[in-house]
Amino acid sequence: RKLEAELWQGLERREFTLDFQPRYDTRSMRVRRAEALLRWRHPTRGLVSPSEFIPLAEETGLIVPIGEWVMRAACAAAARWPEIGVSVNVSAVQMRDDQLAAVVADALLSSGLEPSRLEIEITESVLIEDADRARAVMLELKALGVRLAMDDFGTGYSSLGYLRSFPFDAIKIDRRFVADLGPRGEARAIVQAILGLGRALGLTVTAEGVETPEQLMLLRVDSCDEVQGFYLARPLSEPDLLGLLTGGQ
Ligand code: G
Ligand code: G
Ligand code: MN
Ligand code: NA
Repeated sequence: RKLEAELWQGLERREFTLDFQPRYDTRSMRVRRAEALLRWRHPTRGLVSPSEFIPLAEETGLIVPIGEWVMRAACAAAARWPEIGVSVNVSAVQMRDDQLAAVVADALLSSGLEPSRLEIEITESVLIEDADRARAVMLELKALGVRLAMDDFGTGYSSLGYLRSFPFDAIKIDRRFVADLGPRGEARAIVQAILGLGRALGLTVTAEGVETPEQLMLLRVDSCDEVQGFYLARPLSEPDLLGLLTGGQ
């Protein structure tokens, strides 16, 4: 297919870039890390969103070389930053690649990035598809010293006990709960329950998709650890991120 060939070409021709979305410590409102988000600058189609090409990249296996590029580029970028960490999304297909931990190890080594400054975001669906395999890969990654976060938490079927059987350091509350957040109502009860669960398991909890001051206020009142979303900062180019960091945030 045409798009598939173009994806290959895109990789060879260096058409991919990363944007970085700041994630803030809720108490100090300082940037703690940034999530790397893949962007494809297609020569004729313009900027293509990952939601348009990642499904195809997963289907064709192209996500493996693309993901390797992302891992290397994200680690190289973060090694240039003062203190803050980077978070990288890894899809289900990448989690099944037995070279994943080796790629991460090499990206860390060649960039010189401290492993603890790298976080890997894994979606809940990965755990359901092949739990034993996922657990084994996660243990390999943990052995390198990186942090593991469960992305889009609350959209799958993980129970408390199930979550505990994987070596996660953090969970990200899915943006659908944050979007519905109000002083009363179900969404806040769900968010509070996730925060309680996170606290009980010693996990850092991030709320993603924060779009309004009201949502931020409620997350602060409920002591959510970290916040990320358009209200705070959009995904930025690396120079813009560095500008934000040095401009006193
Ligand atoms: O940045 P945006 O909202 O367009 O991202 C859409 C989707 O693509 C999100 O689910 C996000 O997790 C995913 N995504 C963004 N960058 C990467 C990446 O580098 N690797 C993988 N596997 N997924 C990514
Ligand atoms: O699936 P994942 O959580 O990795 O998706 C990351 C995507 O979420 C990025 O593409 C980013 O552009 C998008 N995103 C980041 N902040 C917000 C926000 O406040 N609202 C919405 N709707 N999307 C956001
Ligand atoms: Mn993510
Ligand atoms: Na997410």
